[in-house]
Amino acid sequence: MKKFHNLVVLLLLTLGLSACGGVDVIDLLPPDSGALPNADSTIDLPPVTGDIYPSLGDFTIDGAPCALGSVDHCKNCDEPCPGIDNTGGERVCDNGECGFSCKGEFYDVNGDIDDGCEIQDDIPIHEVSQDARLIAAVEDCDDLQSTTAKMPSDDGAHDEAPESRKKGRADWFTLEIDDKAFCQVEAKVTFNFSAFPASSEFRVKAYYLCDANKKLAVVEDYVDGGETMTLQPNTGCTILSATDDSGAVFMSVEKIGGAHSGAAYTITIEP
Ligand SMILES: [Ca+2]
Ligand SMILES: [Ca+2]
Ligand SMILES: [Ca+2]
Repeated sequence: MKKFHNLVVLLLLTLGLSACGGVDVIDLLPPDSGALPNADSTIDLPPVTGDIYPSLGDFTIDGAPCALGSVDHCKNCDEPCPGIDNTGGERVCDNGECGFSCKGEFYDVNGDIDDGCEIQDDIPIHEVSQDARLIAAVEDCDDLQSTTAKMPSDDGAHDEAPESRKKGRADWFTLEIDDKAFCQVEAKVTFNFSAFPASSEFRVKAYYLCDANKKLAVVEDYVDGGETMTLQPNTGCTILSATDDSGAVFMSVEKIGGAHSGAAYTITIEP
């Protein structure tokens, strides 16, 4: 019986070796690896400062040295500042305090830094009359002209002045009107804030600048979000004996206060 058992073992062993394809043990080691450490080898460790156990201010959880003051290691290592870094905004670390800043003309209108500064204002900036955006050059017989623009604002910080923009930036527009015979220069301007929250408030202005560079009286009013406002400045450039009222109507929109919004408003002008 024992003889038969030894025979079976021998047979199985032979089968097993041939199934392995005769693998040589030496093949398992890379040729000339030379990687085996010897007793004299030393392992470089990061320098230990202070206590035997590194403090949070010295290393990340991965053991790498950590320089405090960056957005990923602001007050302590591995305590990244919240928020997202992208085209519109970025996290900041100032003296161990996390913050968030919008770039250029981007605004954190919804107050949520997880989606960064999600609304960009109309660029280039046109917040003074000298930089007014030309809507068109038309004749007084032409149809209604219109344009849209945004008025974003927020409670956050901005990397360019003004750093606080609770009221955003004012917008200026102009429409040139050529006075033709048999038509009248109306310069009737309607501001439409129907897409804005009711708690927001705006001041709108309009005036007419005659071609002879004579500025006529400014008219202005206040309008709430959700509503419209129409202004019609005086366009009488000429004395009664002359009939050319050619010129340009200038219009502005300023936010006075209330909820922030990334919505667009519309200005429609009857030339
Ligand atoms: Ca946001
Ligand atoms: Ca007209
Ligand atoms: Ca704007």
